[in-house]
Amino acid sequence: MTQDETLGAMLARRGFGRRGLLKFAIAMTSSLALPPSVAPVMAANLAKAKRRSVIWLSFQECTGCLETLLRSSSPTIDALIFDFISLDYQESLMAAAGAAAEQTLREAMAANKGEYLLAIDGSIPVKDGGVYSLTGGRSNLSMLEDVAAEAKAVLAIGTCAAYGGIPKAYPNPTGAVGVEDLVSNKPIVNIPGCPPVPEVLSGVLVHFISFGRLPELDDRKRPLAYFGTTIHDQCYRRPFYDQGKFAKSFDDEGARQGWCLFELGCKGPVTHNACASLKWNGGTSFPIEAGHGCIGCSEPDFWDAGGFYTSLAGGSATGWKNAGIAAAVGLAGGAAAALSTRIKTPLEDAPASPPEKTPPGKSPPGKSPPGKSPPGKSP
Ligand code: FSX
Repeated sequence: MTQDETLGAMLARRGFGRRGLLKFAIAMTSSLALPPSVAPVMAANLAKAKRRSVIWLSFQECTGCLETLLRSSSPTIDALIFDFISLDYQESLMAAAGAAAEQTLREAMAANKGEYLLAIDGSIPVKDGGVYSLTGGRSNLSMLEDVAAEAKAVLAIGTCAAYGGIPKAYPNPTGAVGVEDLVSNKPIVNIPGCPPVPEVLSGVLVHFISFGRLPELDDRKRPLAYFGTTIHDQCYRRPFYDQGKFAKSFDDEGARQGWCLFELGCKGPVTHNACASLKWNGGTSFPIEAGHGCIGCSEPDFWDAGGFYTSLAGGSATGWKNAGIAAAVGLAGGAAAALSTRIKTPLEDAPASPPEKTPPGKSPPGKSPPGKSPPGKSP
């Protein structure tokens, strides 16, 4: 496919007709929570679209975000790279290295000035002039300022890029921050998660290619279609929560029966993401379905907000905002959904109280992950 060929022409050349494109658009509009009537418009726009240049910079991260994108199933990363976007610069995937890679970046920026999408994964260290993460001798901070200046929009992929993530965790030795702390004059979409759900990125890209703009965002710049509800709202174990049936340990009879993991520290009630609906690995499963509570990895400061195995009802053990509201969702299903969508941020004070339907019993002891120090304490 050449840069000038439309997607419609390319797909027709491959025997992928209008009906197939419409089917794809129907699936994507559903994923993006758009009205079904939008699907024909999306299909028509995609048919006329040309590939959009994407420049991807990786900063302070573990490469988990790229790994998860490589496993995107709808559409596949191959389709994204070769059919819908032109991934012009990505250090881990591109063949070029050193000076040739730097030249590739400059050429991609010049050829697509003001039109390329800038994807960022990883946080940006700003302490001591940003010396803690360099590429080709340039700080992440310098690269971000330079490349963002000519971008159409910026995608902050993963919790690190969105909010600082694990590199920002106490004591944050590098002064790590997220993209929105540094970029103020460009549209930004945050796609948090450590790592993020790959199909969310696919949906954002397809929306941008189809309509030339980002999808509707919430007040944290997250795509509303994927982050408008909590894990708890969508969780298949929710009926057990509403019935007051809680596993007390990971191997008790309740756990075997699939009961709610709230008392084992699940952060689903305060975590906004699409894990429970889209799931992972092509819709196979997600952590709660595999028997482990949600750790809240798509929320700001999740690493410092409280032990992964400490119940939200545990009061002193958690810094999650509105834990009291989260706990109160046991009151009733409808009210629960309304309340839980108001939960936004960890690390703000809120009274914690046990869910009303929690049977008497001891919550599991708080336990921090190895090597983790709570805020305000030395490691
Ligand atoms: Fe962070 Fe991503 Fe977690 Fe890792 O690029 S969101 S540590 S999965 O790799 O940045």
